[in-house]
Amino acid sequence: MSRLTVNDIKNIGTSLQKLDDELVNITGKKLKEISAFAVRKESLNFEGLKVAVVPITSGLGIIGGFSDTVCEILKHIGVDAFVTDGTDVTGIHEGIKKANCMFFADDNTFVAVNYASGKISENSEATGLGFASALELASGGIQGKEVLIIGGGKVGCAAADFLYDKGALISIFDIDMEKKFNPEFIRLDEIDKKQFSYIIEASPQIGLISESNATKTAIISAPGVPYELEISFAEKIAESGKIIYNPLEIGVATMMAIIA
Ligand code: 2YH
Repeated sequence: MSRLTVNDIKNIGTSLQKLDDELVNITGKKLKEISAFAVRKESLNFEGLKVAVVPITSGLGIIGGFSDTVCEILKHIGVDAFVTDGTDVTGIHEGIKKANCMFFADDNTFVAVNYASGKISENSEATGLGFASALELASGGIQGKEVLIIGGGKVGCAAADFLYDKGALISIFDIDMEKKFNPEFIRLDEIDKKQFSYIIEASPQIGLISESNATKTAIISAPGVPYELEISFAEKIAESGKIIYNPLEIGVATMMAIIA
């Protein structure tokens, strides 16, 4: 997954209610309920959990607003969360003293840990799981339906595994032909031959799919960051189909659901 930019996240904190409305419209469930569904729970109870979000300066450094936005998403789903005053080891130390869960991200890895229970979650896997859950809900049940997965990295594979467990027929495309997948998945050498009604777009490359890959009423669940669909194609799909896209919200909510 690419590195988020200040621009990608700047409006998230103030748009969470709007996001819930959109998600209810497409999937029948709000953000918190989708993340509960992802971990196969009826509902989530965050009582007794306090979460410290720790800014991390290593590598390419702080993304302005990142920790605050993670904190806002957590608060929106009912979690008692705060951003630590300190960064890095100082922030982790502060988190250990004041909380029982922690979220922190560098350029490669974004993790959440519940250090009272030892449960841990990782953003790419959680994101795949969350977006696959949203697709399952939006489809009214994915069992027996064909799903195209574009991008066989951690996000795409987590989505593929979840949907396969739900009985979907998985076709997967990745530019790396050496990558190994579940032998039950249909491996596509190219993706321009067939139209699908259910698509997970989890590739970091813009424009891999176009109108020739999606039916007019397709549901596309797109965890790719930045938005990997061509704008003209996305607009066309949005007219009669459905697009589920958000850069951080479903991933963070699902990370929390996993460690709760
Ligand atoms: O944006 C990212 C990467 N895409 C990691 C995602 C992993 N799936 N990381 C955020 C870096 C945040 C920064 N260190 C901060 O502000 O704390």
